Amino acid sequence: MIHPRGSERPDRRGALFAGLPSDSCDAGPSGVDGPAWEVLESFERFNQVDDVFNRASWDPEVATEEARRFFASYREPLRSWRNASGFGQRDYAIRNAAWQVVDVFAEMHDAEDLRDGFLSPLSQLRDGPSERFDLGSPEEASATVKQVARTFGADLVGLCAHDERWVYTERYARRADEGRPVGLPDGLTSVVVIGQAMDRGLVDTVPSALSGAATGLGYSKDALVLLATAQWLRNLGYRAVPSLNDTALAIPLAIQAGLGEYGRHGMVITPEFGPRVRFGKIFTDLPLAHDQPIEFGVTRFCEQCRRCSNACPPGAIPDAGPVAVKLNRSSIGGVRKWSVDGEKCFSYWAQIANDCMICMRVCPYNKDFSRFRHRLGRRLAATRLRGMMLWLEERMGYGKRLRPRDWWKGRDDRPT
Ligand code: B12
Repeated sequence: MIHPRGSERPDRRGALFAGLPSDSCDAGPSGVDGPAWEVLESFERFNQVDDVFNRASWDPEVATEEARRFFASYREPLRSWRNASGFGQRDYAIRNAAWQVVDVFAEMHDAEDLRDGFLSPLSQLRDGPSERFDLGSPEEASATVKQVARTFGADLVGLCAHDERWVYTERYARRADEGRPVGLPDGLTSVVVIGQAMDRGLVDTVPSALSGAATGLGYSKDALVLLATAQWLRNLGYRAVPSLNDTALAIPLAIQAGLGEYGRHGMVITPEFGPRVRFGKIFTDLPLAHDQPIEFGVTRFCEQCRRCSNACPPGAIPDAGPVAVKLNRSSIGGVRKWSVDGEKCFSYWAQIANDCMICMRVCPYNKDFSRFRHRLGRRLAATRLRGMMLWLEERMGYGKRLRPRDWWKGRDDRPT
């Protein structure tokens, strides 16, 4: 699916962005109390060694016994299954099977201390010819790139300029337990950002190991689209580096590539799938015309809505407005934004032995936008009627959990 039928994209950025250089990423759309995000003079690039997953390898504060059990649950059967719906053997079985394809890539170059897709780019690629095929003007080339990526299975594709600020200062080498150069070649001027929708039924069963299948499936599908699109660019004689969670921060790139707006829960909310989407990116030197950030009312909506912060079990999501505070060593410095506390978030994952996405489930933008009423709701969310819309949809029971045992029986009592 590319764009669900009838769920046309909202307008490109409007007057609120006027005056910003077209490829600048320095300030988000103005909300009631100021921009949703802002890059400050005190900005510091982030080192991947410090993200909370890697700290679970080297930092005793994060590397708890629960964290060890969490990672082990992806590789080996748990010693005992929890007696809770969604955390049994069949739930872990489907979760780990969904991760299988991307795990094959992740583990392929372990001996060289590379972890394709997570701590280093996807590397299973052939060299291309030295002669370059002419794809026409940058606008024509952009249209062709989008067509090819969608044909390979991308649900969303956006294009932006390469921006060094979002590249990690170092990648983490787990075996050596040290930071190493990211190694992204110079001269890659553009980024193709790919979005992969996550399965809504699975996501809505969270908290459960079953919901983790949506994560694994998203990554496994991403690996296919990223590798195939990058290989196609190489076959045309261009350079292309496909990247999943490694190398650079996906969120600012996805925003700059016009795929969505930044939300209170620290995720990009897309018009097509809300936050229920995973991103990958390809760095390339093919000259491309870039997309512009979009605005469809998310910032102001999130200023009013507290669904995610209220529902987050460890209280990791901010209740207040965007702030420029580095919560701990796992957050980037010098960006004023809504910031999720990664330490708190991950400690809950470790506790339940699965990744959590409750914030994604309860987000009012987690809807099936192929339905007219949800497209209408999305429009209302961008108006003064947003408060009423929020009240209404809460009353109607949107965002509630789909019971894992019902998912297994093919039953679904969620409001449509
Ligand atoms: C590490 C990580 C986490 C960690 C820890 C973050 C940390 N602080 O260490 C934790 C455990 C919190 C986590 C949780 C989740 N994650 Co995560 N995570 C990542 C990962 C791999 C790296 C991000 C990173 O280095 N963060 C460290 C620093 C920079 O974090 P930070 O300062 O808090 O900044 C965060 C945001 O504010 C934003 N950000 C950073 N700089 C800037 C600058 C600007 C201008 C703006 C607007 C935003 C922004 O990105 C950061 C995301 O962690 C990214 C993939 C990637 N390469 O980007 C996925 C990613 C961000 N996660 C994603 C998802 C979906 C989730 C979960 C729902 C889990 C799941 N089941 O998939 C939850 C959601 C929690 C939440 N509400 O944020 C998606 C987001 C998709 C989307 N729609 O936006 C990503 C992009 C993965 C992907 N391939 O799609 N994640």
